[in-house]
Amino acid sequence: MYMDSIREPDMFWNKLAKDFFWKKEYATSQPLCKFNFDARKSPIFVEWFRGGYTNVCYNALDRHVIAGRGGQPALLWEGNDLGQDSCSTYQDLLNYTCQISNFLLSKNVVKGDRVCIYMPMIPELPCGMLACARIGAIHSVVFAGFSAEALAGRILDCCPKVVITCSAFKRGNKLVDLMGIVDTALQLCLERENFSPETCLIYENPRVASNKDTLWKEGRDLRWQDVIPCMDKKAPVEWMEAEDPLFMLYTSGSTGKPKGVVHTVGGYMVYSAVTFKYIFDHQPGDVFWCTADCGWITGHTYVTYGPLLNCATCVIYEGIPTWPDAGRYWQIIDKFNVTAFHTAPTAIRTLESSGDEFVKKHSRKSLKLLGSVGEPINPKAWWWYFEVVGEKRCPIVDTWWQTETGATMISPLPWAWPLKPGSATLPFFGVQLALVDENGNEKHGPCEGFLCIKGPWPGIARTLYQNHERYEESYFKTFYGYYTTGDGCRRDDDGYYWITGRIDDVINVSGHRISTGEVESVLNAHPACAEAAVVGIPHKVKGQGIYAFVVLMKEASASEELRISFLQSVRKEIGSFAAPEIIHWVTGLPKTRSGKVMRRILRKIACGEFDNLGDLSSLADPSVIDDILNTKP
Ligand code: 6R9
Repeated sequence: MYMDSIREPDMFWNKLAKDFFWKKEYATSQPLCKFNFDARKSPIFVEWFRGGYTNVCYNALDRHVIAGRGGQPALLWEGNDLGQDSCSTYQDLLNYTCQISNFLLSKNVVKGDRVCIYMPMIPELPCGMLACARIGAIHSVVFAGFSAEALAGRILDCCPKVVITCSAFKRGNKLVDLMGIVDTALQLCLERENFSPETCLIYENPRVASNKDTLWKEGRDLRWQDVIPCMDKKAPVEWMEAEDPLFMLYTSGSTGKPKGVVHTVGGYMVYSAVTFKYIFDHQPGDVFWCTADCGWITGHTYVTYGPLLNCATCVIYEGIPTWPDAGRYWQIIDKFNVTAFHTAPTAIRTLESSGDEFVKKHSRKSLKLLGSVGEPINPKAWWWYFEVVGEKRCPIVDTWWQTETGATMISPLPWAWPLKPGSATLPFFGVQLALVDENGNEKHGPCEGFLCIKGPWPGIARTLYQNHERYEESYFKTFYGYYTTGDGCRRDDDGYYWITGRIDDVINVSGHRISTGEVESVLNAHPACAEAAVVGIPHKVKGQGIYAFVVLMKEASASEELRISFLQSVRKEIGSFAAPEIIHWVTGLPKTRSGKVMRRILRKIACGEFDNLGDLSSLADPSVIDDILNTKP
C-alpha cells in the first residue's frame, strides 16, 4: 500500500476518499492534489479533492446512523471522580450535536464564523466541535488549562462570535473556576481591543458548585441547560467545499505569539480517518482510548474526528492519570474493556515511577495495542510500557506528527513490521520523508539530518490564520522545496527513523553535535531516574556544555556516587564529550499542559538568568520553578 500511495497517489487517495459521503464528487478529471512547496515560486499552497462538497460532522455521525449503527456506543465518558460516567450512542451524539448547531444558527453563526471552545473533557466538548463542523463554523478549541491571558490572546486573534465554556470542573483534587477565567479573559479583550463575542454559552457543571461571585453579563451570557435542550434535534448540514476551513488550533512556534494552524475539510477528514483506521488497526467492537485533551491536536484527530469518522467506540476521561491514585488509567481500561490505549511518554514515565503494583492490580486483559505520541519515547519507558503494561503482547505504535501535519506521519503499522524501542519506524502512506543537510541537500542512506517532507499529504495545514506569510516563512523557507518539520532525525541501516528532538534543542559540545534527546534518553535509562531534561550552557573551552535536570525515582536519593554513576552511563552510551557538566537533582520538570518539557525555562535557569525566565503562562504547574530555584545543583 505504501508503494501504491507513492507511485499512484491519485488512485490511492481516491479509493480511500470514496468511503466517505460526498454531496458532490470532487473532480477526478484533474489531479486530486495541486500544490507548490517551492517558496521561490510563491505562493505556497496545497489543495486536495477540489470541487468536492462534503461535511465532516455528517460523515462522523449521520452516515453511521443512516447505516443503522445509531445504537452503537460512541462516547464512554469517565468523570474526574470515581463513579461519574455516561455513555452516548451515535444517535445521542447526533441529536445533541444538532441541538448545539441549532443554537449557534439561532445566534447567526454562519459558515466561516469562528467559535471558541474552552471546556474540560466532557462530551459537550467534542459535540461542540462537531456542531461547528456541521454548520461550517471554524472552531478554535483552547485547552482549559490555559490562563485568562493566553485565552484572551487567542480570542483577540480570531474574533469568535460565540465562546462556549463550562462553569467549573475538577482535575484531580483541584477545582478550576473556568467561568471566572473566561470572565477575566473577556474583560481583557474589551480593554485591549474593545472586542467582545456576542454570546458566551456556559455549560453549568452539575458535579461542581459554581462560583457565585462570577458576574453574569446580561445579553452576553446564556446557560447551556436553559437553551440547548429547547433546540430541535435535527439540524441542517452546510455542504462544504473540500478546501473550506474546518478548524483552527493555536500552537507555539519557537518565537513570538502562538500560530493559528488552519486545517481544511476534505483533506483533514480523509487523512485523520485513514491514519486512525490503519495505525490503530481499528476493528468493529474495539474500544479506543486516547488520553489527549481536545485542546491539543491529538485530541482533535484521535479523540474526536479519527475515531468517530470510523464509527469507533471511544473513551474520554476528564481527570488526570494519578487521581485518586496511579492506578486510575488501568482501572478505566478494565472498566470499559479498552482494546487500544494511546498516551504520551510523560504519562508513561510518571506512572512507571509510581511503581508496578498500581498496574498489576488491574487485569488489562482487553488490551491489544498501545500507542505513544507527543515526544520521543526513551527505550526504558518503552520497555516498561511494553513489558509491564502490555505484558509483551501489545505492539506499541510510536506515532510522530505535529499540529501542522493534521495526523500521524511516521508510525509502525501494528503487526506489519518489527518494532524498535524509541523509533517511530517508517512513514505512513503517502508520506515522503527527506533528511537534508544544513544547505538543504537531501542525504541518502543511513544518516542524520533535518527532517523534511517532500510532497503534499492530505492532512497538511493549509495556512496560519490570517497570516499566510508566516506559514510560508515557518515551514517552507528554511529549505526550498520542502516542508520543514523543525525536528532532527536519524535514519538507520534498516531505513527506520529516529526523531532526535527539536532542532533548536541541538547542543554543540566541542564541535560534537548532540541532541538533548539523545542525552536524556541515556539519563532516563538509568534505574534511579524518573525523568530528565538537558540543556546547553555556554562553556569557555567546549563552546557549549550540558546541564542536566534529573528527577529521581521515589526510592532513590541523591548522592555523589549516584552523580558519578549517571555521568558514567552517558560516557558509556554516547561518549565522554556528552557527559553533563552539572547534574541538578530536582523534584519535577517545568512542562506545558500537554506535557512537553519547557527547555526554554530550564536553559535560563541553567544560565543563572533567574529573574528573566520569560512567559510562564503555559506552565502546567508553576510551583515546579520555585522548587528548582530553591535547590542547588
Ligand atoms: C502530535 C503532537 C509536535 C512535536 C514534533 C516533535 C514532537 C511528537 C513524537 C515527537 C518524537 C514522537 N513529537 N510526537 N517526537 N516521537 N512520537 O505532539 O503535535 O504538539 O504540534 O508537537 O512534538 O518534536 O515536532 P505537537
